Amino acid sequence: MSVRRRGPRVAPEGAGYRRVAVVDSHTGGEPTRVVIAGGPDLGGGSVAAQGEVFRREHDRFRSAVVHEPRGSDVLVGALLVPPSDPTCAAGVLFFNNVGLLGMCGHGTIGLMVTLAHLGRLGPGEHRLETVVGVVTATLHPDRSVSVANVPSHRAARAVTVSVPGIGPVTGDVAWGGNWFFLVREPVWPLDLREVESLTDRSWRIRQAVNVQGFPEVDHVELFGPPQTAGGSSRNFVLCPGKAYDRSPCGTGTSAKLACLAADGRLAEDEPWVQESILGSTFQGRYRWVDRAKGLIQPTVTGTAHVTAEATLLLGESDPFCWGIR
Ligand code: PYC
Repeated sequence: MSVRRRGPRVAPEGAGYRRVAVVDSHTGGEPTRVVIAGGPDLGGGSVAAQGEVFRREHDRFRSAVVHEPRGSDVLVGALLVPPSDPTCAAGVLFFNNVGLLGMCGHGTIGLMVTLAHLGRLGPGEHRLETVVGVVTATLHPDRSVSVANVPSHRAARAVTVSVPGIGPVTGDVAWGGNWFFLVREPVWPLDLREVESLTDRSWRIRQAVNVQGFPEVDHVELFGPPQTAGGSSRNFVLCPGKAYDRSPCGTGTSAKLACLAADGRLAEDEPWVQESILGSTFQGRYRWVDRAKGLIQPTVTGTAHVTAEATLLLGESDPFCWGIR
């Protein structure tokens, strides 16, 4: 086969393409796709209000960016939007294969490294407005990022639910920017080869928890002993769209810190090294915001790597232009 340099061109696709500029990265193995240009205009206002417009009117854009054939179930998208809080450098909407996320720790680390890669920000503290509040991300000179997340807390301790096919499962319900059920018992081996059965169990647990009065829980977190030097714990996190988090999950680590603090198992400022199912790590610490209310300010530190700069082409004549869902 020879490839012609010049000559007649094939007919252009429909009325042409909509172009969406993205930068991809991964944080501890978990991918983030930051939309740099070509996203919808959400009309301004608070990031929470812009999130509502995005949810209501631009769901096919979300799908086009993260679903196959351009993405995959595990991909988390990040759309930069104008912040309403003048102290913030940017607003950001995080989304995945099923909808908007509240906050996203690995995504915030990916976003910061992406913006540094583009030369749009340098080392130091940067405030970001998300749909669930303002977070402060610090880009360190070694390109690691610390995210001071939204205040986190445990809502219920040692809840036991009966899970079909498993039996009794006991865990805590906690907020870390998303809602988590953090399983205490049983403890299963957290091995990458067991991902299918861990996914199946976590999905059943989520359904059982949500029919018993915790409808807000959208992530399930399993724990086991650490397997790397210096680790405090290993986790497996099932995300709302049934993909598992390749990273230790920033919001899940925040929820874990809230539980450890409430149980008196971790002191203020003491490091907690959370491993993912892949063995990648985040370091977490917390400060009390209100000890009586069990409210903490978690900070999660990790690193990300840029993997691609690309332009997504959205051609209306493509039957899968808006993603396979
Ligand atoms: O890091 O917070 C996180 C996260 C949420 C979903 C996937 N990653």
